[in-house]
Amino acid sequence: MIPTFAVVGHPNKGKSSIVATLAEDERLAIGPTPGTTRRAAAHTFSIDDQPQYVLVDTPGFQRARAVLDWLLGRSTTASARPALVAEFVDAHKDDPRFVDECELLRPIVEGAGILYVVDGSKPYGAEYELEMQILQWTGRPRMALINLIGADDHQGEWRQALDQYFSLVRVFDAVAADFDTRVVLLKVFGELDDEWRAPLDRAVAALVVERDRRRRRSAAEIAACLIDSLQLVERMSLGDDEPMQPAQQRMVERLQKRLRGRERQCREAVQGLYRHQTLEWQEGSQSLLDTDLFTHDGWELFGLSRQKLVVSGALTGALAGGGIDALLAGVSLALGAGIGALIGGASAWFGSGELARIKVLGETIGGRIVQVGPVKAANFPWVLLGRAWVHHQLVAERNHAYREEISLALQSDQNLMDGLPDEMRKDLQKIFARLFKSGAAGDVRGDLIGLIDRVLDSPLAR
Ligand SMILES: Nc1nc2c(ncn2[C@@H]2O[C@H](COP(=O)(O)OP(=O)(O)OP(=O)(O)O)[C@@H](O)[C@H]2O)c(=O)[nH]1
Ligand SMILES: [Mg+2]
Repeated sequence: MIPTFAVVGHPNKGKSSIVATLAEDERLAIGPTPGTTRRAAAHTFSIDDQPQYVLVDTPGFQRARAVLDWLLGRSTTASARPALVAEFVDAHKDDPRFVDECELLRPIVEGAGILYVVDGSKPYGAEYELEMQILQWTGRPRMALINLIGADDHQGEWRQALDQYFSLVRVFDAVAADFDTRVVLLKVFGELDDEWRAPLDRAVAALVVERDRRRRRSAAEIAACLIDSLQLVERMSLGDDEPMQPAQQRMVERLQKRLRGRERQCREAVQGLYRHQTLEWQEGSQSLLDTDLFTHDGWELFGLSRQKLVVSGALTGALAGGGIDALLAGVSLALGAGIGALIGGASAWFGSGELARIKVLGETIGGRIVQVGPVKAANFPWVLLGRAWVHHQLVAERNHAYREEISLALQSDQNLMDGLPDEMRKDLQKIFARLFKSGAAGDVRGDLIGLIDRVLDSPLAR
């Protein structure tokens, strides 16, 4: 049997938030006004179409006093109480006064375990006692979760009360809980009933495997994006008397657009792996992840510093071509304005000049075929990888109950990729060097995925 838990409690205490987190459901309705959830709804958490556990989101108690009065009015032996609760649900299924109570008690009567959610930042009150008594009467295995919605802390008084009605009481911050907290909680659920222990242990094991697999798949997406981005070109045919300059401008713009699109596609794929398809990215200047791929900030923050570019050998070709003085002057080195490459000067990246130099591929009768790209800037793959790393981290850690837009603050003077261990950076640089020489993508793809997987698994120094 799949472990099934009804998440119940007072209105507006974070029940749906807990379901969203544990079932990884970013679409589940969560809201600041009581009564957001009107109907009980089962949410199954599956891995590879294999159901692991079920959480039933429910509306909050509305008439606990009346329910308890009804039950007490038919006072009976302790052993008969669960049947009496079932009788209540049956007797009131068409009674508009008890819609919410019937919705929330039905899954319990049908065999679900109970997760009773309270807000530990609000004082304890006698009204909760009625709810706890009703739940006690169901006789089902039950556990209390203290969610902390506000800043105050009333956990002490809550625990004293909850301990009397629940065999297990735990704090669980629905919106902030990370992967490890979630795993711990699932293990605790296993203690509620012997029958659930084994399936929940299996669920935890599957979750851990799934986390590694998602990271690996993300690495594969990012590797594919890097390889594609380093190969993208724009071509067109020009008439003999057509000037190069405007054509070049158009092609550069088209190339930029495709590079941005490719990055966006990669992000969407990664978000999909983590079940965060609808994630909104904060627009505006504060959000550095939204910093465009072709702006100054993007290069400065997400890539390698000039020193590291030189140390890692990324700039040897450039040094040979242009001489060190020229390269150390200004931003052009930070951009790795690869000498011997097709790309133009640093100004290109700031929108004022050319992105990539135009190259005549061949003459035709009355015209020429011209090409812009691929981008050969030494820092380009580093910038792409740095941005993908930050994005992955935010998405992988993100809780499905947290509905704010994503934004990120990096320290502005930092070159993100400088934080990688030297040896990892050297290995990456070797691969990037091969990718810059076109045609090698197939040979290095596997190694690149492995390396990116290690980058994604590394702590990100923000
Ligand atoms: N800061 C913070 N806010 C939370 C937390 N849990 C829930 N909230 C917020 O509290 C409000 C209610 O959350 P829901 O999950 O909709 O609560 P509910 O118990 O399902 O509410 P009803 O369906 O109306 O009974 C929402 O605005 C949540 O964003 C938490 O752990 N921390
Ligand atoms: Mg709800």
